[in-house]
Amino acid sequence: MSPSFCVGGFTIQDPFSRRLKQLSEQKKSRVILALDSIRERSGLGEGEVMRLLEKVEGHIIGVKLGLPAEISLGRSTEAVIKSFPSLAFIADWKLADIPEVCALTSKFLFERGFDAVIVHSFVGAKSLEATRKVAEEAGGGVIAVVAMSHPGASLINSNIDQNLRFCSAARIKNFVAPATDPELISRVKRSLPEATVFSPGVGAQGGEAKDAVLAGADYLIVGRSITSSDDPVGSAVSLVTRTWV
Ligand code: BMP
Repeated sequence: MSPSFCVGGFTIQDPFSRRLKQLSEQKKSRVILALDSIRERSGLGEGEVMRLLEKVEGHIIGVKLGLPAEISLGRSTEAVIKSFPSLAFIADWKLADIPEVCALTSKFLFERGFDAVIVHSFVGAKSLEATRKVAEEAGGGVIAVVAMSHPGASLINSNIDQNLRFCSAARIKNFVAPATDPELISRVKRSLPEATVFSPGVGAQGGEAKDAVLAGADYLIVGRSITSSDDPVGSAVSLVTRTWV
């Protein structure tokens, strides 16, 4: 059981959030690598993933693996997670289901070694709460998507306040909000000052990393700017130094 506790209705300082903060301060980095592809080829091999992570490990604090990684890596994911104890691993399956299935899927993901799971908030407080309870039992974290970065995200983004209310009711305080629309990041922080914001959409999607941080993003989720670069280490270092303010 995790030693989480409550202040003002929020579960704060879950082990995942504490660890990420520690890693961020140690490495002076806010960057979480979104590992969906390498050089935009489809399919990831265990060997090339290991080699890329060995190169960038000192500059990033975590790795986000989603369905593209799951489909190509499968059970090799466990070996990858075990090989990099100085990185937090986030399972981005964007869970959006009934509470029982969100809970079951999260349980499998924590058993596989992930430190946190990402869940959609629009499914409502019950699904969010079920996921958060499983995370607490596993000593892990939950990150809820309250707004998205792509063109066409208008439906979810226009419901950001309702999505935040669902998350508050479920006592979740880690959120995904888009670097492509820094005003939405500020809105999360204004609504819930204790919020921790993870921002995707930097670089390849046109978001400015520094603007996202100035708007309140705590962590940046970055994929292709690093994974498609001829010099992934150089790209990671440049992003890290520009955004450690
Ligand atoms: P890239 O930096 O290559 O655009 O990758 C962004 C990553 O963040 C992808 O893994 C994507 O699934 C994720 N993401 C996003 O781009 N926008 C969102 O609103 C939510 C996400 O999880």
